[in-house]
Amino acid sequence: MSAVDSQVGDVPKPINKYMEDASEDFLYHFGFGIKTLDIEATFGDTKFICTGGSPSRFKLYAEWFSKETGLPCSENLSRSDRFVIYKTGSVCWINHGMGTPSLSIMLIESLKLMHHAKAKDVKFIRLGTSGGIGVAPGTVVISTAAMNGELTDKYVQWIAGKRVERDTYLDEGISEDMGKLAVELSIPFEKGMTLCADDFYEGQMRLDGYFCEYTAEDKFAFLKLIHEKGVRNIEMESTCFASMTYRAGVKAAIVCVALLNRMNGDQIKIEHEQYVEYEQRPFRLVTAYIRKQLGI
Ligand code: R2B
Ligand code: URA
Repeated sequence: MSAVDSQVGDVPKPINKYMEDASEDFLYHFGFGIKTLDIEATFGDTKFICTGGSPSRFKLYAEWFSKETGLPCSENLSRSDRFVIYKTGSVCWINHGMGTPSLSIMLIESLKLMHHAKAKDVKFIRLGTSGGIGVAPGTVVISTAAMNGELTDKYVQWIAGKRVERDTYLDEGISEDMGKLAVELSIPFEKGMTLCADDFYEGQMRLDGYFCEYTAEDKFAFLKLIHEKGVRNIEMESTCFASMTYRAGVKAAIVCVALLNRMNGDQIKIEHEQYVEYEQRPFRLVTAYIRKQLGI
């Protein structure tokens, strides 16, 4: 039985034996701990953790969700300047910064937060931006799987000087439901694999970085190769997200809008209004999904 089968429905079980009896646990990057906040009272009803890179976008998403549902939006509950945390009813909106190191900190502290809160059946959804591979700008890519820079489906960690590979998994039920909702809402979407790069420039074969030791032909050969393997977008967090949530036994999905089609260029130059419309698309889709799930 997979970790997900055995644990979904329970409070995520920490695999860390040292955490069981700890009398204090300070979530350093959220700026509060079990001694400074009644975590169960504040977060115990959480059913969804929605996350993505930018703090201001996640404040906006929380405000939009509040406006749409009539649920009040909390103040920023984070007491650190690293991440923001907003809560609208049973939905938390927490940004994770850029790249897997930042995301991993946010995910570990969110999982510990849900553990201390005794929250049950919490789903994690990443709403992000990405570079499309053969998809038109504005297309929402619903990830079916995550792929690392070596083009395998593992999340790689370095622990005690050793390379450790972790399995990745995204919930098929959620992506199926999201696909149906995207059709209903007329949101342009594609399902496909997501390549998780460790940087924005060379790791994504851009030609517009400060360094570039490959040719335009190399770039297009790489994009063609990953497209043939089923990749439809590139971002910088998917393997870590799909692995840590799986390991914790919580269901997870990744929904990212493509800001450009990398087959046509590397620079991201979008008018503000267009950008706002694009960033609304994953929000509209995820909001519709959450409202349906929660019956609100
Ligand atoms: C998408 O956009 C960011 C880089 O601009 C990064 O966090 C990502 O995954
Ligand atoms: N985020 C990325 O990581 N790459 C892009 O091309 C766009 C957004």
